Amino acid sequence: PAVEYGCEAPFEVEYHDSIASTNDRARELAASGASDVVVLADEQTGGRGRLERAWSSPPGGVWLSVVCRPDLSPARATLVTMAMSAAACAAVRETGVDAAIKWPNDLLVPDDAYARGGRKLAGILTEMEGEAGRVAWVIPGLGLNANVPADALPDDATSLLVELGEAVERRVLVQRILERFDALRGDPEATREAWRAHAATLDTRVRVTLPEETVVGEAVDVTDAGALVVDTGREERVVHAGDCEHLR
Ligand code: BTX
Repeated sequence: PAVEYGCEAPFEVEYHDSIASTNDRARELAASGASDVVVLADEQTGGRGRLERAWSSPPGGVWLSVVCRPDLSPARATLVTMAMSAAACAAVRETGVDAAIKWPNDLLVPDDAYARGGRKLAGILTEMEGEAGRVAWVIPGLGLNANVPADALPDDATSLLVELGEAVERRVLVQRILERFDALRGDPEATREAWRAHAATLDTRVRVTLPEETVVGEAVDVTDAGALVVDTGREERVVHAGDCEHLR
């Protein structure tokens, strides 16, 4: 492999120098019955974001997907995404970069010059399949701009390399992310606490764009289904999905 990754967390790691999408490969593995497998790539040629958006994945990043089979109802599968974002955020902070989670699950490096609250360092795409009211499998896919140079990043994005001025050891970073993720994933209360501790969105004025309306107010909490609680001044709205901007 172009990069050696080691991992002592209880995951088997399948490594690719280049692959279309680690989530696609993880879905194949899930369909054939695999569990606790990590697909990790140096480069993706067809990386996907949410809502069929493209995710730019040049060499040097951390592009990984985990096949999990938690004992959860589909409505609470968001806990897995929250565990991954909290784990990634904690590991990033250990490199010295002051990242925070923007609801639902982006990692941002705060930057006052950006109306949306900061520059995007990472994103998570979670896919799942339910079966008889339970989760059959869930795949959190993490895209983290680790050693990606500025000229390979989209506008409004940043990387650990850009922030630190030097490359990080991806092997260590991945191991820390997976160990934390493993510790959090079976524990809803710890997951929510860790998410809250790393959240940029709480106690912030936000504008959340929903398909039919826009909700503006103070973000006051996150539920353990991952929904954002927004105090509009007149009522508390529980928002399940949408694009969120931080307002000043
Ligand atoms: P998202 O839909 O929230 O964000 C996608 C948007 O982010 C794009 O439309 C673009 O504006 C911006 N963007 C694209 N690439 C980058 C980048 N490298 N850094 C910062 N901003 C970017 C977020 O989706 C979820 C992304 C998950 C990616 C992982 S990588 C491993 C796994 N495999 C896979 O195909 N997807 C996931």
